[in-house]
Amino acid sequence: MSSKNLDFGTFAQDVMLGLSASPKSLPSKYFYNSKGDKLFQQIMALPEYYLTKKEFEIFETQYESILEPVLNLGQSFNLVELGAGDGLKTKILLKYLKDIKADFQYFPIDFSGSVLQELKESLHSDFPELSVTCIEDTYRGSLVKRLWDNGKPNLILFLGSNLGNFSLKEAYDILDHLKIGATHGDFVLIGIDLKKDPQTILDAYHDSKGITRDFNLNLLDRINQELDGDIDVNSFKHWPCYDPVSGECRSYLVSLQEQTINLKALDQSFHFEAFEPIFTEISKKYSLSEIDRLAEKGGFVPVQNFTDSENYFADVLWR
Ligand code: AVJ
Repeated sequence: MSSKNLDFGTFAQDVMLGLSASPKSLPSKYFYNSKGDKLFQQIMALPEYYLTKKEFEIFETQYESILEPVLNLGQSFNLVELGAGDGLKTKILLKYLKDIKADFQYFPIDFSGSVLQELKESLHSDFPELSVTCIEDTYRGSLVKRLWDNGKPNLILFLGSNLGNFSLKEAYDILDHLKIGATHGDFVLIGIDLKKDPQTILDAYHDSKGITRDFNLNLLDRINQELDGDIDVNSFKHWPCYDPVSGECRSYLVSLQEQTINLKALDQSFHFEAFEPIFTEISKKYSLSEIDRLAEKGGFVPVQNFTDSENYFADVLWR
């Protein structure tokens, strides 16, 4: 690889690394360009994709209990949200905090600039008085910089099963990052998808309308657009599979034929054997006892678990 190629930026580098590796992989954070953001909005509205609905139910029915511990501190605080997205669930908290005239600032963080821009506009119209500071960054990047740190305690939200995008090992690394700055008696609220009937889980990643398929294939579209690629996206098959032991739902793009793809911007081609997969995403599920172990080994003290009526999803509050 010539040094010129290293200058293309992180997406180019990660694609280069991922497609050169064996087995091939691509980081799931690159799903979220403007087309991917729209597809994810459609995924959240799918009947099969229970995660968003269940977490919304938890917020709608238990927002007072969720906020009680941080409000009991009796002082001004920061509400920090990693991977804020459309903020739909958080708006339930914001509405309540506004109604009780709580003193706080909101720091939504997202890797997608287009998502943040939309969030900013919708917050401005729904909560004109609210102090909002948007941060465009990755989870780790934002946790290292901690731009929200003004000496006040924080309630850090990490919702939507976003932690599920990491393997167990990586999840502990994220928790380490969370802990480093948690020096003001901070709370974290983590949304975690629970282990359940494997069919229910698989269906959520293999919806009947094929939106999740398009979402996965959008990675290849994005490579074509941004790295001047010639990939025939229809020569790849969306293949999610769920392992009930690890709780990992893993998504792949499987090349249906032997082929070579060319990425002009990288001045590189990549060969695929017939049925060679690209690993694109992990969506890990936990049991409640695994979550307790996660807290303990991660150095957090569980405060309270909030679950929906069917025990599909949990929002766990730790300190
Ligand atoms: C946004 C990471 C929580 O893993 O369930 C949805 C993304 N991928 N359908 C998830 C996703 C396929 C989602 N997270």
